[in-house]
Amino acid sequence: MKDLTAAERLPRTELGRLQLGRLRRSVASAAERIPLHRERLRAAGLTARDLRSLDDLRRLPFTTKADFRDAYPYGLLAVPLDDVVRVHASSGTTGKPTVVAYTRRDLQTWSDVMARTLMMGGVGRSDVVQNAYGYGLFTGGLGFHYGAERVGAAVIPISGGFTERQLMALQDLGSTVLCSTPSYALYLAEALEEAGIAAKDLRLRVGFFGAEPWTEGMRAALEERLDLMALNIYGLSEVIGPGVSVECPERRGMHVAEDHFLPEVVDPATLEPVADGVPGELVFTTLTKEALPLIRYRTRDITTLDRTPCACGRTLARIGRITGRTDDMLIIRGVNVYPSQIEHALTQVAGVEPHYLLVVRRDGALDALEVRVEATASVAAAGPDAMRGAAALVKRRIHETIGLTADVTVVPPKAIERSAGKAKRVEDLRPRGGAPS
Ligand code: DLL
Repeated sequence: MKDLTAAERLPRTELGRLQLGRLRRSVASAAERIPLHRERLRAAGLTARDLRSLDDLRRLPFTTKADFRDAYPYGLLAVPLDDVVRVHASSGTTGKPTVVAYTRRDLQTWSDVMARTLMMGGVGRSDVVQNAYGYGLFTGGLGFHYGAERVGAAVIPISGGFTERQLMALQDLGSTVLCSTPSYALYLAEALEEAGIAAKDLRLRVGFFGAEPWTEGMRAALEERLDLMALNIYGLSEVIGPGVSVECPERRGMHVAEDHFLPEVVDPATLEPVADGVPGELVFTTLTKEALPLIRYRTRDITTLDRTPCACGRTLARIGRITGRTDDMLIIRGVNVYPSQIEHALTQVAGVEPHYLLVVRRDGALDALEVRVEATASVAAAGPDAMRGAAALVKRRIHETIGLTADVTVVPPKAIERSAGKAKRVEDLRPRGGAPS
């Protein structure tokens, strides 16, 4: 375990040397094995040998989510499928998901960075980890699972939902660590209160909350109502999943696993790096990934970078809370949703037109999605039953596409306000950043 954490305390010059060596190797291998990177580097007139210092990173071309779509499903892989041992996926911008893959060594790296993540909260052999992130294509469940096993904790792979069972585990199985989205944690806190269970009678000590934006107000609420220390954890499937960065108990930003993932913050308009502390778009270059090496991947998340020393002794840079996105992605109940995905689903249903409005609300602790969509003239003419029938089809299609149950209303033709410019597709009525109301 000591080896695992040594990299967290390397003097920054030493870390820089390690990063540069790994960067050169990773870029060389991506150029050799992945046509997209080979062509982009050739167009930029660059090879891995031109990377003489970490400053040269800014000369490399960017990669975006659209590249995943164009290379769907496996076109960005640097290894043959024979060497892939796991596949996960996250939301794409239309009907197809963003597919990511791991070699055996990638899974090892992922377990290591997740073990480190959990150790930030002091998690070890004597802990019981209630892992309420979703298991499946989402990286949250299995990411935490393997990290928790790696530190020798007892994992309860309970996944999300089934509140009664979550309360049973919290009470009877002695969970000391809770891993979930912050909104689900708040929902559990409310459920505990309703069941008359006092948080101080549970053994919970620390929570790892992430996968969606949240605020300091939410942290205060969770810490008080669940009687634990709430740590913010950030990650994204394309880079590895959770394990990219997490807060230490100082809670002044999330330490990035910089020996594996090289962060930059750029001005989203000019794409030039900004000074530390200035908000901009977070960009990652992977340094050790085998199956899916990424060069300057634009996360679309807005944050700041801080390379000043941390009181915890770790030398790894920290990112601030994610304060927004540079695209229109919504996170609803921890699920990433692009309005274009819903539009795509609507175009698959006869009987409705792609004139629609998405309304997102906070219903207690949880998010609720309402979709209003216009009926075709013939469905509207056929009457209310036909409109309700179309709504049921839309609801099913949306559930198949994004895995969320939406409240669907089919409205008469022309009922959705038209705009002369950009259509307004989304009304997000949630309190900003997920603070409890
Ligand atoms: O959400 C991985 C993850 C799982 C992170 C569990 C933390 C805990 P994706 O589904 O690919 O991966 O979604 C990635 O979620 O680009 C952010 O917009 C958002 N996000 C993730 N963590 C945070 C956070 C996982 N702590 C996208 N604060 C990212 C704000 C977050 N937004």
